[in-house]
Amino acid sequence: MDRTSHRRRRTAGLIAGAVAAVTALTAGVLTAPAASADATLGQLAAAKGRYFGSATDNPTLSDVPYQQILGSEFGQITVGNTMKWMYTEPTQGQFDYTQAEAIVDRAEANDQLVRGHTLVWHNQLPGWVSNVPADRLLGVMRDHITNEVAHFKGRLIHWDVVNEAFEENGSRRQSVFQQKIGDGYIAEAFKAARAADPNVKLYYNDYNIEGVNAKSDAVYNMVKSFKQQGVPIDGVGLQAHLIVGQVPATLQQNIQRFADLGVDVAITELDIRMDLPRTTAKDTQQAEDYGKVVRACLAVSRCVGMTIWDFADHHSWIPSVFPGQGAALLYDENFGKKPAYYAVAAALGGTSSPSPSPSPSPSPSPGGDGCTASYKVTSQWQNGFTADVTVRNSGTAAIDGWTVTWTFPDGQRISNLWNGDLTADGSSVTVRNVGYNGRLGAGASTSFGFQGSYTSSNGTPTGIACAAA
Ligand code: G2I
Repeated sequence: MDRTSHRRRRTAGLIAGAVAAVTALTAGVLTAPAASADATLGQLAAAKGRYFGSATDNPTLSDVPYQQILGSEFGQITVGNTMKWMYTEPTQGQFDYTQAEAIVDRAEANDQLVRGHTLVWHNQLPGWVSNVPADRLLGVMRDHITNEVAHFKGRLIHWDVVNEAFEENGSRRQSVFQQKIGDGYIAEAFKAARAADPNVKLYYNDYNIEGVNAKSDAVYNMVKSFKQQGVPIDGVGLQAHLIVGQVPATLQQNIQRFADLGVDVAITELDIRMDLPRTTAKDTQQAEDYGKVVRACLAVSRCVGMTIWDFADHHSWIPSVFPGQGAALLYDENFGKKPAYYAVAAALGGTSSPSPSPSPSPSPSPGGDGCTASYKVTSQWQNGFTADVTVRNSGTAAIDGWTVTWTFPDGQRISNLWNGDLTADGSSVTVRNVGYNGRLGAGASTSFGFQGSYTSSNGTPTGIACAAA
């Protein structure tokens, strides 16, 4: 009880309102100057009166490198799974918050804000809920909300009260709640949440409502009528599970129209997926897209914060649901910061480019074996870089394959290579053609690329050579 009341006192200033919460965080946590080169995304956002956070899930609690980044880089945490109904009330009337608490405790120890996700959703629902008779489901839904919201009272800034209740065409999703309780279930859910905690901000959360479209129109109309009827809603969460190159052009306009209804807006589950493998071009487009989303939020004062749906690509939900797609987040699977990370930092007012700057000059290998290789760093950021190698048939006859070799001078390592077949032995690198790019006519060229890491410097490789087959 002491622990809880201490938390309540400590977070009292934080839950007064989302913007106020961020201001309090800014005052309490920011020690570095807002735009210093090594300010975290959380600090940069806080300096703009916003939060920048990440979702996380329980299996990562014991992953030390992961937790170091999660605990330091972000100002806000969303519990990615274990606040959902199947975890918190697996059997009717038996509530279990152990797993959710483990994440919330850690976030509080790190002075991070926490969003609650989610109370009423058709997914990750224990089987028993579907068997509740129609005339009892409203009561069951209220009990669930009341218990969970009361349990976390004073510790969260937002609750996603109802999640994904609409179809793409703007009609209501035919969930068990919709079918058995009817249209009124959403308003009833918000009322029950407000009664259980008058301070936490109550959000409706959905995907594909980032731009102006039939689905976001339906949510807009619902929020408008809730405001007219006095149903307690404080915010709309735009999940923002986006695709590279497809940030909706109406994103800012859409955020603004919700804000104009008198609710806050949050970007709640941001990720921007691509068809694998990554390439420099896709990474560049993704970085631009992340920047667009951050700028759209910052442009609307009621857009209170942004959350990415976990931060490193190997912890993303995307590859298991969209086979062949992924690389949607800000860090790669080795926890290297991707170009998208720097784009977010820049959009939040931090340094706009990684340092040191990319080496500009290509270094051609000596010819003589029928082919040459030119090595060029295409982008570089702290501890990471991408490079392209152009292979050219310098002879007078076609070749049927090639092998490029070099030695890294500074202990660089390749994490991900495309359009070639890599063999690396410490600093020695060998890349052979793959099936589709081995044959080169006289004078013709092809290229492969990779992403790598370095520690202190990223010197040009020595002994770059190309041998034709
Ligand atoms: O689907 C992406 C998100 C869309 N909006 C609502 C979010 O709550 C949702 O999150 C995802 C989680 O990131 C996944 O981790 O929700 C999924 C369920 O729809 C979660 O996936 C589940 C898997 O389906 C289970 O097999 C797995 O046991 O995650 C569970 C825990 O890892």
